[in-house]
Amino acid sequence: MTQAPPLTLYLAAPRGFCAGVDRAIKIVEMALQKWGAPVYVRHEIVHNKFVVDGLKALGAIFVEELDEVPDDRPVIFSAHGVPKSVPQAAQARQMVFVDATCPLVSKVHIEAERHHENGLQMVMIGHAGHPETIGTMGQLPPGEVLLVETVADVAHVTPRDPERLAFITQTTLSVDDTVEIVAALKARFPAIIGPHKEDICYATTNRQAAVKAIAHKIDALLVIGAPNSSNSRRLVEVGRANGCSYSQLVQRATDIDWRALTGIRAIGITAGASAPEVLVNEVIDSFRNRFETTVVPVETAQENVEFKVPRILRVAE
Ligand code: 0K2
Ligand code: SF4
Repeated sequence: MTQAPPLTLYLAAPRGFCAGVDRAIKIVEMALQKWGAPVYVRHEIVHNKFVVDGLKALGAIFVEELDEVPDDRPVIFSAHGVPKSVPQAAQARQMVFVDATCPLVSKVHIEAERHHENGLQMVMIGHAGHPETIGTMGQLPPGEVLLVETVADVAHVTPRDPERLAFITQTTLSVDDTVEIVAALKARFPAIIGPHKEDICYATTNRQAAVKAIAHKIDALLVIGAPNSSNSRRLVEVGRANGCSYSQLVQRATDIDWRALTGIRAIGITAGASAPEVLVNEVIDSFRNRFETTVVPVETAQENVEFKVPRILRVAE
């Protein structure tokens, strides 16, 4: 029998579930316990098929729009946030609803409202069509939030009054790309006001920093996460931008292209904020089956953030 080739597996930390994802999943589980099945969830609670399938098995029904939910069943709004019109419609139909929007996304919603009350128009740095961007822009009337996705977009922004402008961001952007977009906004609109840096959350920032710490040591990076997970896709880009040209998103071990990994000596593994640790372990085990694997954890920050579930789930009826 030929000996398995040696491999160093750098395991990035922090990785995987953040406090907002943890809370959102807990909200669905607790809602199912409290009200029984079915409980409806508007949009994937977090962008991960494994998580969604697990909750479906417990009796959750996932839909894209509130219209698809019957009046008499509870509905949960996903971690990414919803436009104001959604809870308003639920209220009008006297539905029981629980908002699983991450408190760090809600913080941006509040920031947007505050700027609006102060008479400022806003530029949002975010990805068009992403549910968080739709939700955040939907906190205000149409036209009050202008979207930019890239530095190039900044040149085309046409505000009502360039002197009365603020910016906000999606929470899961690339930290480095956003620095450049903010700089372009400040150069074009010197009076623009905004957060100290941007609104990218601690979890996004920490997972990107951990990838940067291993990117130069590895021949390949695998990011465990879903194709529709913005923060996971950003980790792939961070790997590439920091010198690891083979940087790939995999949903789980069966997605790994082993042929592309022939001859590697060092691999990096991380996971997006919506990817469960069980899938990380599955990937590590699949490397152990093929290589003489030494796992080297690389921890660049410790996280101890926790968010409470909404009160409606904490009190007995
Ligand atoms: O990264 P995304 O915003 O696409 O969302 P998920 O992959 O579901 O991760 C959780 C973050 C949700 C809100 O910030
Ligand atoms: Fe909240 Fe950040 Fe997690 Fe999104 S990635 S759910 S903003 S902690």
